[in-house]
Amino acid sequence: MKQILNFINGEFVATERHFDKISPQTGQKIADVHEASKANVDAAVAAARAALNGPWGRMTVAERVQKLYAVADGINARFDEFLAAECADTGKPMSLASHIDIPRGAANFKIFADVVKNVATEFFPMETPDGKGAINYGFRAPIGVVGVICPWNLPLLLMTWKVGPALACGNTVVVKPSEETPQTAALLGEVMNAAGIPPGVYNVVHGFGPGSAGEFVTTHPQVDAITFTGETRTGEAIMKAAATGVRPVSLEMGGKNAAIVFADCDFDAAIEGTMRSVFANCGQVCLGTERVYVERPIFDKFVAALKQGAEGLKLGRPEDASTNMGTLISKEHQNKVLSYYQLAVDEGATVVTGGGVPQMPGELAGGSWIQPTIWTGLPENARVMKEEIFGPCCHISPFDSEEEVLQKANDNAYGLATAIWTRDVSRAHRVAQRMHVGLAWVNSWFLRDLRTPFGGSKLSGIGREGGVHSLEFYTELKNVCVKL
Ligand code: NAD
Ligand code: 6OD
Repeated sequence: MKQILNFINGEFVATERHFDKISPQTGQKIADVHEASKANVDAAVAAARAALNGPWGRMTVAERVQKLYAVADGINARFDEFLAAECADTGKPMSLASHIDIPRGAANFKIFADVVKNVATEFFPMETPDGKGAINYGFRAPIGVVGVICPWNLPLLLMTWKVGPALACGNTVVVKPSEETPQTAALLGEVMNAAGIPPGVYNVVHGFGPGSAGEFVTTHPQVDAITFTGETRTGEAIMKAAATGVRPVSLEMGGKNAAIVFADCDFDAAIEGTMRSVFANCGQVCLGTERVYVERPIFDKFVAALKQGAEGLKLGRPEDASTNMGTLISKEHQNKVLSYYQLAVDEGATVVTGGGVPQMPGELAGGSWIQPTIWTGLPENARVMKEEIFGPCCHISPFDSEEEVLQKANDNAYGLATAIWTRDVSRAHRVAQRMHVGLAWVNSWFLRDLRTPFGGSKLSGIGREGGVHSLEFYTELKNVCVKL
C-alpha cells in the first residue's frame, strides 16, 4: 500500500497513526496517510522558524527567485506524476487537471517570484528645518512562519497559490493539506529538495481539523500568520484561533455564486461558459455558479440548451480522454450533495435533469459519482437558493429587469464571484460594479490573471491575494526614515 508521509525539515517523516485515503472513483483504499502528532507539528514549526532565521532568511531576492523558478521547473519535469496523484486523490478528469491544476501549480511559483522581483515600494523625500531633508522608504519584511490550511477541490493549485507568494516574500511555511488530498503536497517536498530549497522552508503535516494537525498549526504560538481556503464555518474557527496572539489571517471561503444572462448575450458563449461554471470539477469550485438568472425572452431556450449540455457530459475514469466529469471527493460529500438534491424536490423544484446517482460499470460502482443536475421553479428564499452545495448543480430563474436581477443575485450571505453575459458594455460595467462580490467576470468565467486581486466579500472571506495584494499579506511593510 502506498505510504504518504509528512515532510518536515527537508525529510519524509513516518508516524504511528495512519488514516486511509479512499479513491473517490472506486471507494477502495489507495494509500495510508501518516497523521502528524502535536510533536510532529511542533517540529515542523521549529524547522520553519530555524530556516526563516537561517539560510532562507539570509538569501538575496535574486537567489530566492532562482530557487522558486527551479521549483516550477521541477513540477513541470514531473508533470505526469503530479497529474496522476492529483487525479487519484480527487477523481477529476486528466483533461481538466492537465490544463488547470498542474500548470497553475508550477505557475504560482514563477509568477509570484516575478512579482517580488519587480515590485517597488513607496518613497517620500521630506523637507526638514535644517534644509538637509530626509528620505522615507517602505521596506517589506517577511511576516514569518505561515500556516497554510488547504481544501481538497484544487489541491495543488490552491496550496501553491499560497505557498508560492509566501516563499517568494521570504517566509517559511507549514502546510496542512486536506485529509482528502494529501498526495501532491507530499510530492512537492521531493521537488523542493531537488530545487535546493533549504530544509525547513516548506513543511507538510497531514491530518484533520479539530484535535489534529489543522488545529495544532492554527493554534501554534510560533505560527505568525494563517492563510486558509475552505468552508466558511472552518474559517470562523480559524479566525478565533488566530485571535490569540493577534495574528493576521487571510480567509478564502465558500460561495453561492450567481450568473446573470441578459437576452442580448452571445448565446452560445453564455451556454459554454455556464456549462463550465456549473459542472467543471464536478461543481466543486468555489467560484462556480449555483444560481443562474436568465432574462425572460431567452429563458426557455437557455434551460433547454443547458439541459442538453448537462445530459451530454461523459462521466468516467480520469485517464479516459473523453471524460469531462469526474466524481465528488468522497462518499460523505456525495451524501451532502444528495441531501440537497432531495431538499430541492421537497422545496418544490422542477427537476429539469439529473437529481440522483448514475449507474457506473464495474469497480466504478463503488465511487462517489453524481448526476449533473438542473432545477427551475424555486422561490428565492428556498434553502437550495441560499446555501452552498458544492456539487454539479444549478437552479435557473427568469428575470425581467436589471434592478430585479441585481436585487435577487445580491440577496445572499456569500459574495465571492459572478459571471455576467451581455453585449451591452455599459450594462456590463454597471452590473459588475453593483454586484456584492470580490470577482466579477463579463462574458467569461475563471479567466484568471494572477496579478489581479482575488478574494470574497461577506461570508466568502476577508483579505485579497494575487499580485501585489499577496505581498500585502505575506510581508510587513515598514517605514525607514533617514535624515540626510
Ligand atoms: P474545509 O473547511 O472542510 O477544510 C479545509 C481545510 O481546513 C482542511 O485541510 C481541513 O482539514 C482543515 N480544517 C477543518 N477544520 C479545521 C479547524 N478547526 N482548524 C484548522 N483546520 C481545520 O473545506 P473543504 O471541504 O476542504 O473545501 C471546500 C470548501 O472550500 C467549500 O466551501 C469551498 O467553497 C471552499 N473554497 C473556497 C475557495 C475560495 O477561494 N474562496 C477556494 C476553494 C474552496
Ligand atoms: O485561481 C485561483 O487563484 C483560485 N484561488 C481559485 C479558487 C478556486 C476555488 O475553488
